[in-house]
Amino acid sequence: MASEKEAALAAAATPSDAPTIFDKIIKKEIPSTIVYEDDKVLAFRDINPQAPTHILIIPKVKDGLTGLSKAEERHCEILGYLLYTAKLVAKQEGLDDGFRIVINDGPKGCQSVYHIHVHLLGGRQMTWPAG
Ligand code: D5M
Repeated sequence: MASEKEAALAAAATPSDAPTIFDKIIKKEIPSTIVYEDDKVLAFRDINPQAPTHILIIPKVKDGLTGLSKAEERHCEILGYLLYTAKLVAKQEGLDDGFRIVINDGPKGCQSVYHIHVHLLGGRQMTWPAG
């Protein structure tokens, strides 16, 4: 499998508002392990986990929000809801001693899928600084 950096560089070469693999996950066209779903968001296990618990939380409607750097004022509600959902899922996963939230943005942020997503990582001791 390509490294995260290679995947990010490859993704950056494609039109950033194009449909992504996450659209197929939302439409249940490809399998995923969904851990939470409501009318606004979907949370599912990352296919390439970087921690014992590694879940992605995404909006069901992208609305131009390919990444955090594209956020407009109209996105404030969904951005807050993504973080609130991360907290709900962390509780559901039993991450009572702490967890980490990550939003990668753009090639230098190692973003590889251009549909905004919050990474929820937990189940091990995190280190700092992040790589
Ligand atoms: O994170 C994108 C993440 O998306 C990366 O950690 C792998 C994950 N991914 C890619 N395809 C899938 C499928 N099909 N299921 C579950 N997880 C997936 P980024 O921050 O953009 O690098």
